[in-house]
Amino acid sequence: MNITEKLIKSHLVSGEMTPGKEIAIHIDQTLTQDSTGTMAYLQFEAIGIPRVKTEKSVAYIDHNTLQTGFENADDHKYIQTVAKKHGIYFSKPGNGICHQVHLERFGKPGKTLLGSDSHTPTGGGIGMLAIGAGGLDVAVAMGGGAYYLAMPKVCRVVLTGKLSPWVTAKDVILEVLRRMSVKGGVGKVMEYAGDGVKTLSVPQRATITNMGAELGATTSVFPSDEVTKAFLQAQGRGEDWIELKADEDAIYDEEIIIALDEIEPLVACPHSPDHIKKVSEIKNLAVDQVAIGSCTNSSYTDMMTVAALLKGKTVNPDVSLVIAPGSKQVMNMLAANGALADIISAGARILECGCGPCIGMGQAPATNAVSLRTVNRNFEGRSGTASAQVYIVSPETAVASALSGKLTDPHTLGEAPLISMPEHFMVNDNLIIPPAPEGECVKVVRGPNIQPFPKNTKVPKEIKGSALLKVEDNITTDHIMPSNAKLLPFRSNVPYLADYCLTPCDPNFPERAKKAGGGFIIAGQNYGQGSSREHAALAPLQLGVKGVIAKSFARIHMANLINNGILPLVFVNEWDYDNIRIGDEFVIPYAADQIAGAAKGQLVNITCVRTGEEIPTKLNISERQKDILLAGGLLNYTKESN
Ligand code: MIC
Ligand code: SF4
Repeated sequence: MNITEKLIKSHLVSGEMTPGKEIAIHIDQTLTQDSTGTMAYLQFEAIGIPRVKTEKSVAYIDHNTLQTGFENADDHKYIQTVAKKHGIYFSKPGNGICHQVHLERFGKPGKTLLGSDSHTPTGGGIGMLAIGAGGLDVAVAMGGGAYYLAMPKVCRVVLTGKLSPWVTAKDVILEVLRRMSVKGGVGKVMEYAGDGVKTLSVPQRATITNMGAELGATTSVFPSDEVTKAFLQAQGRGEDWIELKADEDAIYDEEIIIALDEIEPLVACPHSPDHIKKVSEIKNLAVDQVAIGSCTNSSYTDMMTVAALLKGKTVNPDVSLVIAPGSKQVMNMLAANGALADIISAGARILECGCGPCIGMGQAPATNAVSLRTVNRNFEGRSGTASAQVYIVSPETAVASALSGKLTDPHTLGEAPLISMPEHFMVNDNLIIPPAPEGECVKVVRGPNIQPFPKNTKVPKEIKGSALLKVEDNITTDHIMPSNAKLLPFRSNVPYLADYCLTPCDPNFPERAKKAGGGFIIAGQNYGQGSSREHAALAPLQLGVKGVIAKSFARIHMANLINNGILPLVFVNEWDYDNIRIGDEFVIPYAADQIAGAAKGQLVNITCVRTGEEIPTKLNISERQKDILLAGGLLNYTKESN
C-alpha cells in the first residue's frame, strides 16, 4: 500500500477503497479557525452533542484579528466559551495561524485531521491525513461522526536530487501547479516520494502540502521519517512520532517526477496560483508592496532566512515590506535570538501572528499596486484592493525584491544563508486554553452579531427558478463570498453577508436573486475553487439559490452545497452552457425522483421554458448525499436519522 491507502485503511469506517467511490473515515483531530469556526460551532450546538468525541479538537483565532468594531471580539468570546464548554482547546488571538500552530504543537503522524479551512493539508507535512472541509462536516466529526469523501486517486510525486541554493519549497509547489493547474489535483491525494524527500525539512514539506490545496487536491502527504522525528523532538513531542512509509511495491494511479535541482525561482502571476513564470523571465516589474507570512511561508526557518537577508540592509524607499510571523513560537524565538531586531532595523513593518494581509485583513495595497506575497492565493480582489496585482513568490524572492524595488531573482543576493533547524523550539503554550473538565456550567456568550443561519427545507415536487447569473471557469469562493476587512467580521451574520454574494461577478446579483425569489447559478469549470468557507453555500441559500449548474465543481464547495441542500448539477453537454441566457426559466419536474435516480447514475433533466428543450445534467452523488439533498441539507438529515 502507499501512505494514503495506509492512512485511509486504518481509519476506514465504511465504503470500498476504489477511486471515486464514497468512503467514510474516522477523524482523530479537528481544527477550526474563527472565520469558519463560529458557523461550525453554531452547527455543533445545533447537533446537540455535549462534548467533542475526538482525540483533540482545537479552535484557533487567526483570521479576524483586526477588531475594527465589536463583531470580531464578540465572535472570539463566543468561540472561547463554546470551546470551553464542549471540550475544545482554544488558541487565543496572537498565538498564530492555525496550520502553523497545529503543526508545531498538535499534529501527529498517522492521525487524521479535519479542519474547517482549505489549507488543513499543511499537516500532511508530518504524515497526517489532513483534509479541509466545510464547518458542518467538521461539526459532525467533532461529534464523533465519520467524514465522508470520495476515495481519492493517489498521485505519486517523485522528488529527485536536492534544491539548489536560493530555490525553495515554494518553488517546488509552484512547479507542481505549473504542470497540473488549479484543477489538476481534483479527486487526488498528492503523495511525495523519492530520495529528494529526505533533503526537505518539515517546514519545507508543510509549504508544499499547504499549497496542494491550490491544485484542488483532496490533500497532500509526505512520509514520516527521521526528519519528522527530529522536528517533533525539537518541539518536545518526540513521543508523538511514528514511522510512515509506502511499501516497496506500492501502486499509484499517477506519477510525476520532479528533479529538485532543475527548478528555478518561480512566481505565480495575477490572478491565479497556476499562472507560473520564472522570476528571471519577468524584467523590470516595479514592486509597491511585499508581504511575507501566511500559513504557507511563516515558519521559524522562513523567518530566520528573511532576517538573515535583511540584516544590515534597508528596504527600498518605494516598497512597503510587511511581515507576519506564523506563530507566537516563531515570533518569540526571533525576539529572543535578535533576528527580530534585524528585521525591524531594515524597515519592515511587523504584524501580529495571524493571517492578516493574506485574507485582506489590513495592508490592502494602493490602486493598481504590484504586491509580492509569500501567500498561497492571488485571486483578484483578495488583497482588499480590486485593482492590485498580486504575485506569489518565496520568502527569498520577496526579500530580494523588497530590497531592490523590482521583482528580483534571489540569486542576485550572492551566497545563500544557511539556516538550520533548531534543536529545540521554544515551547510555551500559555496562549492555549484547555477546555473546562466539566462543561455543564459554562455559559456560552453570544454577541449581537451572531444571527441565525439559513436552513433549507425538503426537496419540493418540482423545483422552479430562473438563471440568475452566468459566470466563467475557475470562479473562486472569494468571488462567491468575498472576504476582506469589511466583510470578514460578519461571518456569523449570513443575512448581512448575502448582500455581497457574487458581487465581484455582478454587483446586482443579490438584488436580482431576491426579486426573483431565488433560482439557479450557471457556471463553467471548477466552480467554487479555493476556500472551505461554507458561507459560499449559505449566502446563496439565503438568497434562495436552489442549484448551481456548472461544467465542474471544486471538491469542498460541492460538499458544502450538498450539505446545505443546494443541487450541484453538472452539464452533460457543454453547448447547453453557451445557450443559456440570464433570466431563462427552468423547471426540474419530479425533483425527488430525479435526484434519487441520479444516485444510481441517471441524468437529471431540466426543462428550459424559453426553448422548451431539456437540458440533461448529472448529479455526481452517493446514496447518502441523495438523502441529504432530499432532506434539504445535512442538519435536517442528521436530525431525521437520529
Ligand atoms: C482562505 O485562505 O481562503 C481562508 C480564508 O483561510 C479560507 C477559510 C475562510 O474562508 O474562512 C480557507 O482557506 O478555507
Ligand atoms: Fe490564513 Fe491565508 Fe492561510 Fe487562509 S491561506 S489560513 S487566510 S494564512
